[in-house]
Amino acid sequence: MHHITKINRIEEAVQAIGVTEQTLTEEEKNSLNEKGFVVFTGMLDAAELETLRAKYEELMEKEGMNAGKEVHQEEGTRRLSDLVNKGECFDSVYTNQKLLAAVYHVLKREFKLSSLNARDAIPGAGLQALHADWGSREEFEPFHVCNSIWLIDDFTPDNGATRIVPGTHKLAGYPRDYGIDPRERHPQEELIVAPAGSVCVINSHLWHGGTLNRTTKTRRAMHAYFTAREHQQQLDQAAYIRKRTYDRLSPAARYILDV
Ligand SMILES: O=C(O)CCC(=O)C(=O)O
Repeated sequence: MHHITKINRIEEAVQAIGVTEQTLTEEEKNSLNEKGFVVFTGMLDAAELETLRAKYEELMEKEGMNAGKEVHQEEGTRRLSDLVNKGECFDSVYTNQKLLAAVYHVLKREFKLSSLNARDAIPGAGLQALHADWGSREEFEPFHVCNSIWLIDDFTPDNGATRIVPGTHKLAGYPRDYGIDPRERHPQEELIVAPAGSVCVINSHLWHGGTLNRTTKTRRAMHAYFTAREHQQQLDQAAYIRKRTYDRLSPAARYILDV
């Protein structure tokens, strides 16, 4: 039973989910402000990881060549899209307290889920150009998008862990405006190396990208991607929402999806 029937503001939605001023530590807020990302460890326990891994493979098997199509397919990777509608196990991902506190901290205004996807770098592939999940932004323009990477497998120095260039979320323009080759290693880049169950929230104006998986095992992750509410979603959640998903969601979750 949900006590509140209708939510009209993002502040009400995140409060209903339990987010407070204390949900993030000062250190976590500073990391988002200055470096443009923060890593939370221990966000998924062993049982949740097992469920998510099994679901991931079940969906890959079921969707085959179509996997990822609702949003994006990418050579050298396996991708899934529209996870909101593909299992109850995903409900707690995009409604997680720490995640929503971090997204609100970055965007500082009304927001909604843009998409909930998954991506793994298959052995021998996965290198992406350094990119921001948004086009060119002026230096003092507000931030528009915030992403989160949910590690379903450990991210190691060799298995295609995401790279980020700290502080670049503050830069105007595109990576190419700074005279770099976005496919090459950047002198200031850092790899997100963390155990499965960790979540890296990135202000996704930050330059980032997948790296080459040099191991023989795949590297799976989910991306819960958010946008300021005035923009279009990467996946039109209202168009895709299934009745059985809608019916089980809280008013706060529906508000976050904008359905
Ligand atoms: O999965 C990753 O390591 C990052 C993926 C990414 O940045 C993207 O697909 O745009």
